[in-house]
Amino acid sequence: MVFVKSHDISELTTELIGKQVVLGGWIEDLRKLGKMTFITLRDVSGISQIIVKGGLNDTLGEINRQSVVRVKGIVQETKARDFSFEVKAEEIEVLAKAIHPLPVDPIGRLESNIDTRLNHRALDMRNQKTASIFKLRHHVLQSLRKTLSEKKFLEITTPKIIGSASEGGADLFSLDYFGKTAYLAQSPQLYKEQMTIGLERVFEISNFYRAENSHTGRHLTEFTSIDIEAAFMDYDDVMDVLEYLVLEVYKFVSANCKKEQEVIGHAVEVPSSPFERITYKDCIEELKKEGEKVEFGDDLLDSHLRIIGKNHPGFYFLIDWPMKLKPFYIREKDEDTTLSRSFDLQYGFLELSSGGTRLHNPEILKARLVEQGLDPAQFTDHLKTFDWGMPPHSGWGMGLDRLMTTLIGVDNVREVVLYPRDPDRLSP
Ligand code: AMO
Repeated sequence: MVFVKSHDISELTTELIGKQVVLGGWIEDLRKLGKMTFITLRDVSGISQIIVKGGLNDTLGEINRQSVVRVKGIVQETKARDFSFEVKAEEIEVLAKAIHPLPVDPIGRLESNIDTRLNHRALDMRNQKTASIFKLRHHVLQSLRKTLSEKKFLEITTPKIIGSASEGGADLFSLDYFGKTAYLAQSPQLYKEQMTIGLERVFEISNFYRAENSHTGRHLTEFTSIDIEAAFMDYDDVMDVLEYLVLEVYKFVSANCKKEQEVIGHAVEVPSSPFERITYKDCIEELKKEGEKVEFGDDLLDSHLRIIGKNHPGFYFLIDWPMKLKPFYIREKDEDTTLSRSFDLQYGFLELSSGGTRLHNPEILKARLVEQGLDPAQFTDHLKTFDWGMPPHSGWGMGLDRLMTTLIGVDNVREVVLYPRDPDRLSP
């Protein structure tokens, strides 16, 4: 094929000096000096200098930066500071032209605001900082899958088009499904619980949907969730899994993404462990001491979490929430039934994950649904699985996009999501 290349730029080595290679990429910079043209060629792996001499320049013609070229040439040593090698072109072919000016500067010399970048996201991916964020995200996903598999969790994929709500009625997107109403799944909650009856330990990494009209740096209408569910585990067991997983991700990225960290300008530091475990009750006391008017049973507002987050920077668990603040599937504590076997994993003020021990007795589960104003008839398919030998089980869900913001030190999830969806953004 005429457009196939022999090497990525990062694969050029001293052994290749004097040998012919075929490179392909984008013209990042281009300088004409008399009969010579110096091209900085970029591909996904790096940059190389290309020297184009004499008549070959005619092949190039009038060409804009960011056009795509394929170069056949000989690898040689270079005196130029920014490059390890250069390639003396023998053939050069323009495969696709780029317009000038482009809507955003892919080199990042002229900074564009996030909305402009998101409107031209594919081009933004040629900006090395943005590309590094998504290379890092790839490594995060790799690490999550590796660690959970080692912990004997099986990866599953649950449906995203569903017939009834998984997390209660609020924040559901509905759609017409051949004359019936269907919904977009808010979480894999019910399915992952059901899977414990045969697979014991499962995980899923998928997108889920919330019709939340929130305009913050941490809410999207489509977000990626990492979910686990495990039979024969209590909430502190799955908290241990979560803490281990977060630490492994930090270690993996810190060790394997050195170049990306440098380009992003943020060093990934492995957090100290164990993560502090603060009870909801202690949290209320702490807030009262700070002069907040808050009582046991109140949900923690963003302003409260900002205070707690300031006092406890980094990762910590908030545990043992009141039952009335938790979803219908969460189980109570034996010694105090007003409290639940539940937790949130926080990073400062930011909620990263929530989870807990689940109710596995169908009668109690039905009663809880009614207590929370939900109709058990809507959960028939789910409830019947509880009559087939449902083991005690626990799990959690963690927002991948939020976890990513902690790793790269930004406060807007839109930076780490390819094409974010929020109430104001449905395209591109
Ligand atoms: P919860 O609703 O707390 O729990 O969600 C779990 C985690 O998912 C992330 N998240 C979001 N991220 C971005 N935008 C959103 N709109 C958004 N909503 C949630 C957060 C949050 O902590 N089924 C339970 C989990 C479980 O108990 O297993 C659940 O969905 O990081």
